[in-house]
Amino acid sequence: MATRPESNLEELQHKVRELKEKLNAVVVAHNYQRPEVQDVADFVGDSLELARRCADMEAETVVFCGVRFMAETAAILNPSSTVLLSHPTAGCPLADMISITDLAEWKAKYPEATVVAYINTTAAIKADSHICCTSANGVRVVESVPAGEILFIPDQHLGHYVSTKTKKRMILYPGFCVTHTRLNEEQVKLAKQHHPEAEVLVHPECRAEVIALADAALSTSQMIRHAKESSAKSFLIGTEEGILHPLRKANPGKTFHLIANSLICPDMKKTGLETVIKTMELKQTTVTVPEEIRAKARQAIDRMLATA
Ligand code: CIZ
Repeated sequence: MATRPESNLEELQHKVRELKEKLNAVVVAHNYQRPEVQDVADFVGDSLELARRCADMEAETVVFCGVRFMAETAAILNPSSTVLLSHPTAGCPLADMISITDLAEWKAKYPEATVVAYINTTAAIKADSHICCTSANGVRVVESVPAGEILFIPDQHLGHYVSTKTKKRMILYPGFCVTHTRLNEEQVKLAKQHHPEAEVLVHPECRAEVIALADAALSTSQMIRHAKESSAKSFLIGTEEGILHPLRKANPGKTFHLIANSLICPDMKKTGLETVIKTMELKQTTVTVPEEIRAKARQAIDRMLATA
């Protein structure tokens, strides 16, 4: 990825700050965003942390630097603010792997099962699910469901990881994150050979054989907390490369190596400072959720929040 000259970055960041003031806007950025975007944001975090922040905000406008399902979650939790997505086509292939028709078919096949939807789903899918979960709370959410049988959508790898930690019978929908599933066992073994002293942290969206080689499978927010608390000085990281920035910022004395250079989400990288500026100048792309869907999706999110 081409790096910009510092001065140009500073000018663009200054412009973002001016626009924030002019629009009474708050800028939030996901842990996978480019460093220069994270640095200009008011809050940086995972999708749930950001959605929670958005729910409490009184800003007229929230500029969400991330992908569509995240901005939708913010709009579900804070219907009184205008939510702008930082790039019109920043989507999530995993979220798009399950349609309302697919879900209806799976529900018909497993009528006794309770649907647990990963936060990486569209608002319409959330509205048609019983409860949401994130990669940080999947086990707790599944355990909280009274029914014995769970239909877990849409990420099969996160679902499998959760199933190893619970006695519940879990039916896994076959979706996957294109970026995380690129990581394979060979790459982890090679990285471990190069950095034998490093602690290996991977995301639970990775394949089971990759997770088996790691010291821990953690969400992005858990990785940041874990790296701070760990006595290790060096870490091998198996998630989207944007996470390196908050990890390094929070742990100046420690080193972080990405396990493979392919861990880049093209959708997350669509947002740059120019697109943030354009988003604010043109007040696009507004993300709205029809009220009927919003109210039902909110119930699924609130059930998850009640398990905390
Ligand atoms: O929940 C999120 O924000 C995602 C997609 C990953 C993570 O672990 O933070």
